[in-house]
Amino acid sequence: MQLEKYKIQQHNDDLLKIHERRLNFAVSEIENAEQIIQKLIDFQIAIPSWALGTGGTRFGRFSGGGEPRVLEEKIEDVGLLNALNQASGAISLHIPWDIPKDAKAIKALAAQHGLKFDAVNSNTFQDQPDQALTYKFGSLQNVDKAVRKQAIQHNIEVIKHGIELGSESLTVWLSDGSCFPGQLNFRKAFQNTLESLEEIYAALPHDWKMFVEYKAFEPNFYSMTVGDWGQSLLFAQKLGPKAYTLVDLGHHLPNANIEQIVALLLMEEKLGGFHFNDSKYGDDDLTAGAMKPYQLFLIFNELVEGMDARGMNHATDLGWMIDASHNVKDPLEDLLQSVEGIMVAYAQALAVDRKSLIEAQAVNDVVKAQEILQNAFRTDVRALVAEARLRAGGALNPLSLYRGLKVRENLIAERGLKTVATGL
Ligand code: LRH
Ligand code: MN
Repeated sequence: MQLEKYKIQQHNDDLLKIHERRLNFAVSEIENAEQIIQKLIDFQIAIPSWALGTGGTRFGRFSGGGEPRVLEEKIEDVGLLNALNQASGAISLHIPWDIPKDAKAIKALAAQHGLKFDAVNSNTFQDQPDQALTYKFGSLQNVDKAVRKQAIQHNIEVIKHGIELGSESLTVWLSDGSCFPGQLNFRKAFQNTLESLEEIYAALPHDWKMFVEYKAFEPNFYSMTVGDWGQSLLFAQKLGPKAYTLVDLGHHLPNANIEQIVALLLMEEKLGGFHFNDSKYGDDDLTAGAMKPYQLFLIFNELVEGMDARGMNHATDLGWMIDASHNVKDPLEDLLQSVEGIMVAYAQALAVDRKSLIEAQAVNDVVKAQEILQNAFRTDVRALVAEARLRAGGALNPLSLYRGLKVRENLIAERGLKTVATGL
């Protein structure tokens, strides 16, 4: 479904008066409002190709209808999101769920929708119908060299697909691990995985990055071979300068201090990027900022501090991606909310009075330091995020325009109620 520019214009015209009143107030309250708006305009968040349909659990899946059936329709849906919020200018593919049959045509279609290809993701956590050897007991860690070889070959094929599409990074998430004590020799599993990753690393083009994504548990429930930030960092350091860690917010044990992990990985120049989502219990893959918005703000507070300390470009030097699954919400509405939650957290972090915070920390003024952070968190920056969209040609209120235009109803009319998108 194509979104005509005049419909966005009409929507913005109706909301302009209210928006300008809110913007004037925000600008009067936030010293560096103009810089923040510029940074927000540049900030693009990649949409996962595997989160455009309804997700589910082992207990059930309740499809909402109108789901994209093929990669072309997934690109159209991300194109629609980007037309609405001008902040979703990239799509991250998962192979083999989204193998481009004609990479040239797919690349051209994405360009028509103003989209780039972010990291490509390999998949050695499922057995494909035509696969010779099973990954039941792991892939790159597997005690059987032939299984490791098969998994290495798959990752090299994923890199080839990425090169054809103009992607510049590979995300490797391994479900490898064990479910019971005694099942695995941890040292051999680590070494098998490292040797396997070294072969994949050797196949990376010179300007590519490899993101090693860690996860504390699921689908293995005793050990994961890349189970936390320390193990991911160990792999990234041993592999070389093109290897980095990837932080999926849902992949931590309860109450982990993710903002501290982010600060240290950034300091070590080994933070590659993010899979944004939120969770209350496990890897719930819920809407970013829906459960723990203060944690998301604190993570961006460390990102802004750490990136500025190294003179990094906020928009391009790290991989900004969403990784979510939608069991009860319309996938596109959920993704619009996630992008909004991330942009708000980033804007709040940019509004932190850094000079005063450094002064308060220097004299252990704990109360003042908290006041400075919570003042930024309690500052309503939504008008700045909306203004960034408006200047970039997007909608002032993407969600209300999405509903106003009855997008889901149109997609169901076009695609049917029973269509199922590949992915989780
Ligand atoms: C694993 C994960 C990984 C993806 C998958 C879809 O939980 O976060 O990033 O490959 O979800
Ligand atoms: Mn992830």
